[in-house]
Amino acid sequence: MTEYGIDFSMSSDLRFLLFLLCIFAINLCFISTTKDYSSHLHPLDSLTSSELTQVQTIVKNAFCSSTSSSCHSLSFHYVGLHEPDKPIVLSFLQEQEEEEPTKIPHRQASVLARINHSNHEIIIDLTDSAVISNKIHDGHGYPLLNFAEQEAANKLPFTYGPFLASVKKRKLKLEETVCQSFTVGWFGEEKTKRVVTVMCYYLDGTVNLYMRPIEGITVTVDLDVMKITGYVDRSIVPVPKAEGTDYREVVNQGKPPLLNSTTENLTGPQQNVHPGFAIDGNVIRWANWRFHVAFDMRAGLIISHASINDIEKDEYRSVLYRGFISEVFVPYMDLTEEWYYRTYFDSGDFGFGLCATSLVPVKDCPANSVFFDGYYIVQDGTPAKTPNIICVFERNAGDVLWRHTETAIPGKVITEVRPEVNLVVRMVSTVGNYDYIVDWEFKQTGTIKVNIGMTGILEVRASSYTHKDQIKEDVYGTLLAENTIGVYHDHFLNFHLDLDVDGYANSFVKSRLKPTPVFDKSSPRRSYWTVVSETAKTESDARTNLCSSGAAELIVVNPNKRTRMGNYVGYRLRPGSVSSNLLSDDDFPESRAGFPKYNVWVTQYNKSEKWAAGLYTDQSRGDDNLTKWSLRNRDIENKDIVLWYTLGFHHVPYQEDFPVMPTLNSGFEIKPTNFFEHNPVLKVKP
Ligand SMILES: *[C@@H]1O[C@H](CO)[C@@H](O)[C@H](O)[C@H]1NC(C)=O
Ligand SMILES: *[C@@H]1O[C@H](CO)[C@@H](O)[C@H](O)[C@H]1NC(C)=O
Ligand SMILES: *[C@@H]1O[C@H](CO)[C@@H](O)[C@H](O)[C@H]1NC(C)=O
Ligand SMILES: *[C@@H]1O[C@H](CO)[C@@H](O)[C@H](O)[C@H]1NC(C)=O
Ligand SMILES: *[C@@H]1O[C@H](CO)[C@@H](O)[C@H](O)[C@H]1NC(C)=O
Ligand SMILES: [Cu+2]
Repeated sequence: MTEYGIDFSMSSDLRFLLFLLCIFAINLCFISTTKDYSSHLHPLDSLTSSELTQVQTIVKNAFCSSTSSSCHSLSFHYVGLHEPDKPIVLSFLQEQEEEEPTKIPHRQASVLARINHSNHEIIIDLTDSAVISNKIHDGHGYPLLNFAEQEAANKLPFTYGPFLASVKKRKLKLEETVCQSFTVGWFGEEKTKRVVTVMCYYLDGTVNLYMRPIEGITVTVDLDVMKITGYVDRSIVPVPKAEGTDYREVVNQGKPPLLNSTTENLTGPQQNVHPGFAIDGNVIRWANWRFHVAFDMRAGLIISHASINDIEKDEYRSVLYRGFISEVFVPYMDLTEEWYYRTYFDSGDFGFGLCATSLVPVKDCPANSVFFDGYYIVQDGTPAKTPNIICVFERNAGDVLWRHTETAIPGKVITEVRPEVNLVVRMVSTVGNYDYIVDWEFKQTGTIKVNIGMTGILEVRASSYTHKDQIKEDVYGTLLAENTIGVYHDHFLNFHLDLDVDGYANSFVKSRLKPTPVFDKSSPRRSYWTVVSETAKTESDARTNLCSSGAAELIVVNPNKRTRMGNYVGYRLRPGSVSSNLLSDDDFPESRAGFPKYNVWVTQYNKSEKWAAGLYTDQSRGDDNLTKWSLRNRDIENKDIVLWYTLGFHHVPYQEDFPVMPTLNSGFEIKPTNFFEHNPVLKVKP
C-alpha cells in the first residue's frame, strides 16, 4: 500500500471509512469490467487480456455457439487492435492534451479466424459488444500459423509408419528426434491446400537441434485435416555430429581454453540506476520525447505518436504516427528438393510478435530497465501472456553527443563535451532458429535510430562433405563444420514508417547530389557537386533504389511549415545496409514479396495498407502487396504519406556463425532535417 502513498498513521475510524470505500470501489470495478474502457489512456493501446477474452466470446457466440452448432471448426490466427481512424485518434489526443473531458474512441478488434476451413476477416466492436463486419477471404493465401496447429503437426511423424522406418534405417533414436513446421511457399500450383512441411532434427547429446538436421526427408502435413498427406525419403545424408554444437553455459563453462571478460564485473557502460523516464499507461516520456508503445502478435513492437518537445517553442511537435516492422522476408538460395521452397515470411507466416520471447533481466536488457508484458491469443481464442516482452531503458551510449576543443584563441583552450544518453525500447523475436533483436532508440537530438541485431542459429543443410576440397558442385552455402552447410539466404525487413512531420500533410523530397563538371574558366576547379531537390508528385516518383540512384538525401518535409530561415521542416531517412534484391522478377518468391524490389516506397496513407507482402502471406501469390498499392500511383504531394523502407541483409554464413551466431547488426535512422531552428541539444546538461 505504501507505494500509493497512503499514510497508515490515520485514525481507526478513518481507516474503517476507507475500508468501506475500498469495498464499494472494488464492487464498482467488478460490475463495470466488461463495459468500462476509461482505464484506457490511449486509443492505440494494445488489446488487454480481458478484451481478448471478450473477442473470443463474441466470435464464438456469433459463429460457433454450441446451441446452434453452426460451425464444425473454429481456430483463431490473429487478434489485434483495429485502430480507430487516424483523424479520430489525433483529435482525441489533442483534446486530451487540452484536458477537455473526452470519450475514448470505440475499442475495436481485428480478427483472422478459420471457420469451417475458410478465412474470415472479422471486426468486433468491443464497446458495443458486436460483430461489425465479417468478410470471407476467397483469394489466395492463408493467415499466420498458430502454435497449437504447429505442435500438432510436429507430432504426426512419430506415429507415421514410413517416418518410423526412415528413422530406423538411419539408426537414429526416435526419442532423440524433434520436429518443426515450416511454410511451403508457392511455386505456381493451381490449387493449394493449407499445408506445411515438417522437418525433423536430432538431439542426442546437444540442444542445438538446428545443427543436426535429418536431411532427405520431406513430410507434408495438411493442417485442415491434421494428417500427413505427403512423404518422401529421398536420400540418406549423415546427421552432423553433436560435438561442438551445444551453446549452453553448463556445457561450455570451465572447459579450457577460456575466454575471460575484460573486466571483472562487466555491466556495460555505467547505467543510470533510476529510470530517467516516466510511464503513463503505455505512453513514455523521456527527455524531450513522448511516444506510445504497443504490442501486436503479428508486428511485435509498435511505436506510435512519437513527438518531440521543441524547447524553443515549448510544444510537442509530431514526428512519427506509427512505426513497426511490416514484414520480414527470408528466402533461402538452395535449389535442392528439400530446400528450394524455403522462402519464409517471418511476420506474416509465423507472427513476429507471437514469436517474441520474454527478455532476460540484466542480460537482454540492463538492470535499469522497465518491462512490459504482451498478450496474444491461442488457437481457441484464449488470451495468453508473454511476460517481459518489451523493455525500455536509458542508456549511457558511451559516445559523444557533441564536442569541440578550441585552440585558436591565443592564451585559451576551450573544451566542451556532452555525453550521449539515449532511450531504448527493445523486443526480441525468436522465429524458430533465428533471434531478431529489435531496438528503437530515441535520441535527444530528435533522431530515432532503429537497430536490428540478428543472432540465434543458422538453418543448415546436412551434407556428406567434411572438407572444402571435396566440393566440386554448387552447394548453395558455406561448409561450416563437418557435414554442415550454412545455406545462403537473405533477410529483408520492411518498416512501415508513417511519418507525420509537424503535422500529417507531408511531401517526399529526393535531394540528389549532382556531380557537376566545370568547363569554363570561372574557377581553377574542374568539378564539384551540388544538391538538386525534387518533390515526388506521385507514388511512382517516390520508388527509390538506393543502389542505383547514387548519392541522395531522402527527406519527408512538411510543405506547410518553414523554419525562420525559410527551409521546409523535415525528417530524413539515413539508410543502413542497402541490399539490392538479387532474385529475378519472375521468380515465385520475388513475385510474392515484391517490396525488396525498391529500398524505399512512399504511399498515400491508408489505414488498411499495413502489411507490405499482404495480409495473407502463407502460400500467397503476391496479389495484395506494396507494388499493387503503389501502382495506383496516388498523389503524394502535401498528403498524409507513409514511407516504407527495407533493411536488407544478404547472409553468407561463415564459420564464426557456428554453432550460434554472434549478433550481426544493421539499422537506419530518421533524423531531423531543418526541423529545429538550431542544434536542439545545445542546452543539454553536461
Ligand atoms: C459451418 O458449417 C456448418 C455445417 O457444415 C454450417 O451449418 C454452418 O453454417 C457453417 N458456419 C459458418 C460460419 O460458415
Ligand atoms: C582466463 O582465466 C583463467 C583463470 O584465471 C586463466 O587460467 C586463463 O589463462 C585465462 N584465459 C585467458 C585467455 O586469459
Ligand atoms: C563484482 O560484483 C560482486 C557481486 O556483485 C561484488 O561483490 C564485487 O565487489 C564486484 N567487483 C568489482 C571489482 O566491482
Ligand atoms: C504485386 O501485385 C501486383 C498486382 O496484383 C502483381 O501484378 C505483382 O505480381 C505482385 N508482386 C510484385 C512483386 O509486384
Ligand atoms: C485503402 O486500401 C485498400 C486496400 O488496398 C483498398 O481496398 C481501398 O480502396 C483503399 N482506400 C482508399 C480510399 O484508397
Ligand atoms: Cu541469416
